Amino acid sequence: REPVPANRRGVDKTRAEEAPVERTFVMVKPDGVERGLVGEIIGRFERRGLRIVGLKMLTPDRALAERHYAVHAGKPFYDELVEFITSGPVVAMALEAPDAVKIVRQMMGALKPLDAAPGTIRGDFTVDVQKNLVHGSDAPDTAAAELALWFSEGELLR
Ligand code: IDP
Ligand code: MG
Repeated sequence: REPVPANRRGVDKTRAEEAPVERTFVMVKPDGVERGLVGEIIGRFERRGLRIVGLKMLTPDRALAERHYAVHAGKPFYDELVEFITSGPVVAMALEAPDAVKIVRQMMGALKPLDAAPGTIRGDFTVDVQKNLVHGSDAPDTAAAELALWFSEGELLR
């Protein structure tokens, strides 16, 4: 029998409705690295029980940033956003859990600073709509696309 990981002990396996395990793409943005919040942010996800299945640090080049934020191309904040995300090192990671996409989005907090609830990463550490510390995929299909964009298969745990 497989040993039960510490963060899964006590989970009631008789419950049939448990969500399927999924993977999501998460990034600590340049402001998070600059401010020394990498450990704080990764630690929150780790303590919650998400499993880190990929992790690396890099400074995204323009091509990567433009592909990552392609959905926002043409919006008023787009040029500055690409400028910002390429301005320094980021920490890119793949996190795994049942309902990982939605759980990460909840833990990140809302985009508008006033809507980012205390207790969330944005709600606890930023008042800036652009320099908001963290990115998380917004749906399972974007998660798959972003993971494929940022990681090669060999960089992710099986
Ligand atoms: P999300 O990060 O919560 O998914 P999106 O709407 O996908 O929010 O926007 C992507 C990123 O673009 C945001 O995290 C933020 O850094 C930046 N951004 C979004 N809207 C604005 C804005 O109105 N002004 C400046 N930057 C923005
Ligand atoms: Mg988004």
